[in-house]
Amino acid sequence: MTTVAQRKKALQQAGYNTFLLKSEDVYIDLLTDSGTSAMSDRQWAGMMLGDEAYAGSANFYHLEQVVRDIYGYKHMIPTHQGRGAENILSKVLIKKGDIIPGNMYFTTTRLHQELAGGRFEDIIINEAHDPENEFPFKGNVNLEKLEALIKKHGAKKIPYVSIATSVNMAGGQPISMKNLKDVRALTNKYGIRIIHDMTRVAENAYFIQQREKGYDKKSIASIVKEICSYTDGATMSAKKDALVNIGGFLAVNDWDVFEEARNMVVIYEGLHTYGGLAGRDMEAMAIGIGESVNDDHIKARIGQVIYLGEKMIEYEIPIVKPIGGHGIFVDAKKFLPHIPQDAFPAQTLAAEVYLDSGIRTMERGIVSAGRKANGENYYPKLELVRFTIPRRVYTQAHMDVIAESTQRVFEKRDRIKGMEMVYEPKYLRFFQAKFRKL
Ligand code: P61
Repeated sequence: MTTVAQRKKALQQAGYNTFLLKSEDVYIDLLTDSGTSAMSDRQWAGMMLGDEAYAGSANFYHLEQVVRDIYGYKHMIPTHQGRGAENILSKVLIKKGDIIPGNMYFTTTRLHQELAGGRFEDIIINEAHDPENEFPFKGNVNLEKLEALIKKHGAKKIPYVSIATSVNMAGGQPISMKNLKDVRALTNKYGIRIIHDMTRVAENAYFIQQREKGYDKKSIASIVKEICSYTDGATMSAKKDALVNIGGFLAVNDWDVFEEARNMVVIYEGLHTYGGLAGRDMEAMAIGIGESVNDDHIKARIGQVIYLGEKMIEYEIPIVKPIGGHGIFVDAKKFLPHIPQDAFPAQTLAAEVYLDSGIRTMERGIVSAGRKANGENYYPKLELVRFTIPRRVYTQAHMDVIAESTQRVFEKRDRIKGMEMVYEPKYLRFFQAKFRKL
């Protein structure tokens, strides 16, 4: 617990960027659900089984088997985390001038596509860009948009379609099985791969189970496996669904792609049987993947997120609807309508929530969107503050404290002023940018 005066000072020192706050100055940490979940007793026991051989660790073979059994992908290369896999995949598959269609951008994913010479094109349905639209599958692809892109550029210019489950930047919104199958049929017609960002695939599976016809009796495990079966490979940040503090992988079915990626991993991550991880990390990941598809776990995890979202709705706080899988996304444009997007409403709101109670959240708006290759700012339609819930960490009482703090800030919203950016790093600026109050 800190005082308002302490938090004011901490915020100033952090340049009003919650990424630059010290953890010890934070009371409830909703910055991210990445690497912040609690490992289980079984995972900790697995840590003691680390086989720290440089080559051919037993934990690697365990992880490889789990990826085959649970997800169905044939070949797996461990990486230190998700972006390590994105780097290798982008370098292997993307050529200069290529187009990568995807169901909404993600910061690191798009940057690696661009650094490899490609250009990202958004093909998500329009509903995803509207916080109030309650369509149940806002992660869906607009098939006409996708086909128009293929016709315009030609299939040769499209190395793969990038499909995320539980679309992060849209608010943790799911793609439906039906839509994914349609994307598979369309890409098959043109001979284009689908690469799956499977970071939160189990959470997506839960929404399919709850909302899609024919899936209410199916297990999360079987839905997850079916999702993966419509894709040709995947990048995984195991720090989310898979309940580890560090880890990730690249998985592919195609031997040629695997061979090239396996060669590349030794340049950037480490030997192909550890990919920048300790043996014990791979063991914890293998066990965590198994836990992530447990029906009771997922129900409790998303149930807690929904509990917080419903509290926020009760307090009339504008949030993205339907409530997503990994957090509550507050609509900063609606919360602070008097602050123009250039004065960073979401960045401002995240700072105000921290000042009120020591709760740390994250900006997901214009700062996160960054700049285009020509230097112009992206102006995303969504200007959000993400209240991300780590798994197996907080209690329902914490959720009450979070909603009450947000309500207090909501009551004084008219008096809140925007900010200007005083330091802007070149890549992924949101991590390290600094601001000043206007
Ligand atoms: C997060 F502010 N996510 O949500 P890595 N794909 C997807 C992710 O959610 C993801 C990665 C790939 C984070 C951490 C983070 O702009 C940010 O293991 C759907 O983090 O390398 C990560 O996986 C990358 C926070 C990343 C950010 C980028 O909090």
